[in-house]
Amino acid sequence: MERYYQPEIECASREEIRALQNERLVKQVKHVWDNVPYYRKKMEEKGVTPDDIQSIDDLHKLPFVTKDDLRLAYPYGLMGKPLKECVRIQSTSGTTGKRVVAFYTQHDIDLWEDCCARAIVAAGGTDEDVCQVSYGYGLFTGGPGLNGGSHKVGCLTIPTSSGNTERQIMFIQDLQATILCCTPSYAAYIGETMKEMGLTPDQIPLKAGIFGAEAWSEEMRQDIQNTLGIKAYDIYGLTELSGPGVSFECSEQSGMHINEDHFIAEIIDPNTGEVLPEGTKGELVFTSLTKEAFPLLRYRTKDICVLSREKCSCGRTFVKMAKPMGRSDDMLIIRGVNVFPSQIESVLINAGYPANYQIIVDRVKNTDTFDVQVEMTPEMFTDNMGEIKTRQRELEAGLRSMLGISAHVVLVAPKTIQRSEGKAVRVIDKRKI
Ligand code: DLL
Repeated sequence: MERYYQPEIECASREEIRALQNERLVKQVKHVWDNVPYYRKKMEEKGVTPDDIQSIDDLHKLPFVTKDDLRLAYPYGLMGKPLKECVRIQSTSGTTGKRVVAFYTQHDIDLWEDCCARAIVAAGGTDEDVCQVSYGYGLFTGGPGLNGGSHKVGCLTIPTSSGNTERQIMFIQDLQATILCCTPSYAAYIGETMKEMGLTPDQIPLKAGIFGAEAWSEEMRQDIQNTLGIKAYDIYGLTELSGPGVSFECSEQSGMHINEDHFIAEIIDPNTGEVLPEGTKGELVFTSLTKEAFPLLRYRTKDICVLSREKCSCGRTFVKMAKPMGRSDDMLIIRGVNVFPSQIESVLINAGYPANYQIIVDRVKNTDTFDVQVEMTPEMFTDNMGEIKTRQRELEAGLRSMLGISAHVVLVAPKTIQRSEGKAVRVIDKRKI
């Protein structure tokens, strides 16, 4: 039987959710107008005042907030509460040099942890469970968010953070962890290490995993489920909006329910900014309805996905978002063709390879080169060059049919590609001068 953390809202009627969103949006716009001069100026430039926003039908009138705004307003320019009322900051890893610092009041933390608790309960978690949180702790939101959610559910929480993989496995076994929270690439690495230690899925007490923070394919889900003998649930979120738990998967495992009492989702055309009809693929934009310290209206995530309001068998009524294919800024344009690493991952796993790969793009004489290094499993590993060449050609054909352009595949020995304990880095783009 499906269980919920806050059934009164998770299963509310669409009319109730809409009424709540209308009410909260009006209040939130007023809060931002009164307290965030940076955004108020943007509204004034667009000729909008809080009076123009009476319901979510008026949302499109508001200006967007982008990563550039966050950079310009860094660090305090988008705050909606005095620092004195804030109790925490979290921050993104800043891999692209654009560090985001988000602020939280105690109320913000409470609501964020509720969202994570919803995700844990949707994955079958109860106060009987032992929840191992192997996301990084610290500035990254993964560890603190799931840790808080796990406490709220009443699970026995093991805050291992990421790293030290053999110790992770020791705790899973010795403390009988039933739920594992980490990035999908780290889950795959933990699974691989267990296998090497001679452990089979039935010797591992885990029953569910809550994996997110990076794009991962359906094929990778199957792979992790088989290796660990669990059900693997997706979870999505971003630091700008709190962290994990903006949306989460239920027993149907077919997309993530967005916590619509806290966030309104829109899909826009990334080029024109125009709002697209439901069911169309585009860039996700979120408006936070309840955040006090760092309230973002119409924040452009750069994540590409689709929303669906089809009735879900789990009983939740929140809109669902499909797995994001990746960020629009992770999308590679190679010889004019759009390529997402997750598409490459699907081809590799379908062909029996592990999700250990690296994409190297360069430009030689004005033409893009596109190399994919793929690790062989120990079973495939051979020094028979003919066999390796045949395998490489097979993969190249698979990639060409998925992507529409040709890649050069290089098979490498097992364990050559660096494993990830957090977000995996799949792409080396040498074209940027
Ligand atoms: O990754 C928050 C998080 C932690 C989510 C733990 C889930 C679990 P950031 O570091 O700010 O926050 O990165 C946010 O990661 O815009 C997406 O591009 C990507 N992302 C997050 N979850 C998923 C997911 C955390 N389930 C950025 N699938 C987002 C695909 C995801 N991409």
